[in-house]
Amino acid sequence: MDFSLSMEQEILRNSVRDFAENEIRPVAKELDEKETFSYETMQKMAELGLFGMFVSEKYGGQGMDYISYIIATEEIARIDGSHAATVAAANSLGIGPLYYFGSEEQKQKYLPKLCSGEALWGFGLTEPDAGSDASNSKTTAVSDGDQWVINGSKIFITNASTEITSGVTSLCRTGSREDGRPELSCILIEAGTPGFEAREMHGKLMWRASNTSELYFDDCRVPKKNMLGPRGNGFHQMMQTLDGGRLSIGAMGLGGAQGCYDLALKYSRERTQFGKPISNFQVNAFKLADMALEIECARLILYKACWLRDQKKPFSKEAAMAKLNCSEVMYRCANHAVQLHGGYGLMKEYDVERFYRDQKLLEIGEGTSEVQRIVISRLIGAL
Ligand code: COS
Repeated sequence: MDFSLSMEQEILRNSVRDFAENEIRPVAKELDEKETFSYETMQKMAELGLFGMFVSEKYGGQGMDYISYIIATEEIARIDGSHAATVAAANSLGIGPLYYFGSEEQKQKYLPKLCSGEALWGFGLTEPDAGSDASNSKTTAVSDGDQWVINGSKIFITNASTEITSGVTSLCRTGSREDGRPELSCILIEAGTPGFEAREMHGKLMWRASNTSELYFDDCRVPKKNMLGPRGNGFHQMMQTLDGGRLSIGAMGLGGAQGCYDLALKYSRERTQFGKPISNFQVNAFKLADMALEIECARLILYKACWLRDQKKPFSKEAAMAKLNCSEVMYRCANHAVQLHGGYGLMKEYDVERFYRDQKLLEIGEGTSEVQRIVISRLIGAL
């Protein structure tokens, strides 16, 4: 058994950590406050090679393993959830389905610009009435000659209404299966197609500097060749994509927890009350010890799940476990971090306030904690 990372992975971690400290930390607070997506940092993240990380170089990707992508996401999340969300959604959900299931023509057409960060792509699964019950998708795609005519809407879609978004993958009902259940297929819809509108959503508690949208399809016509993979495979494709996506949400939980811990340890050693640093009170030292322990355990399970994926072994159960655990570890770490900062932790001036808000998404997005428990329960044969 070897727990060490390769030299390339260590170099990647250090360079992304330096980048996040120097380029993201100085702007994160203001972007969060203004609820603004930054094209400037997006461009810098692209220059660093944070898009298309696990995609073959043939399509303009970095050709790295999945664990490298997860380490990079973790390091961005250590500083800011919004920027990590942009990276994670772009790689796992935007690029992922096109890379895994796209035809050669679709990959050649879309991937190079997504991998260079010139363009972003959305993942249209969630609908107003289909959240956890994701297969209850109401958006329809009706065949008409050599086109699909799409009607319906999607909600809470990341990266789907930026100026550089070039399209979305949308789950649509394309008919009925023999067993009477809806036939669900994924269709690629390019930005600018008549009848397709993406509206930016505002007023979020968290990830305020990432882009979130509602999508509307009103007799939106796309060519038949825009189907992703075989007709009727849409739900499987989305679920498989989410297995990988859940690892990146795990990375956001792990990185966020690490960020909370780093800030809390530093502050607790500097802050003096009753004549000594507050870290010297056992009640506080134990909080920090618990955080260190939980982060260590969370990292092990997340990296193990990534290792399974890189080895092409089944990893759905471990991905659900890692996502569930890392997001709940961050919940406890953010709570401790704010508590250790006392009154200052309640102020926007201190980063822990943002971490505390950003954490909540991790227990909801890409499958709630309850859904992860369903997935695990089924995969261990309990449900
Ligand atoms: N990979 C590939 N296929 C999968 C899969 C996976 N990980 N998980 C399930 N499937 C397939 C099943 O094999 C089944 O196939 P058939 O219909 O051909 O038999 C199909 O998908 C339906 O599976 P299941 O019956 O388990 O679906 P349920 O409706 O019971 O839903 C949950 C299962 C709740 C786990 C699923 O709907 C889910 O993950 N919901 C949350 C969605 C989510 O994460 N949304 C967040 C989006 S933010 S990007």
